[in-house]
Amino acid sequence: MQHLTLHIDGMSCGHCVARVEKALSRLDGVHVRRVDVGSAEIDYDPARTPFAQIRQAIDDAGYTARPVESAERVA
Ligand SMILES: [Cu+2]
Repeated sequence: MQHLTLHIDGMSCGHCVARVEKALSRLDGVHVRRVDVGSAEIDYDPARTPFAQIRQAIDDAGYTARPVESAERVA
């Protein structure tokens, strides 16, 4: 599992946190550690769920994610 911290634009309240948490939890191979307004921390298996898929799931929920750590590895 790879640890990843995401910066997420567009979040403003607990409703957003719940939406992002739900979107991430639904993904195969993703373990959600923490979701706060504006950021999230997850463990994920890049072989099962590429970063692009995680970003897409957050995008579909209405927010924009970019990695805070491991930017080189997930690019
Ligand atoms: Cu909100």
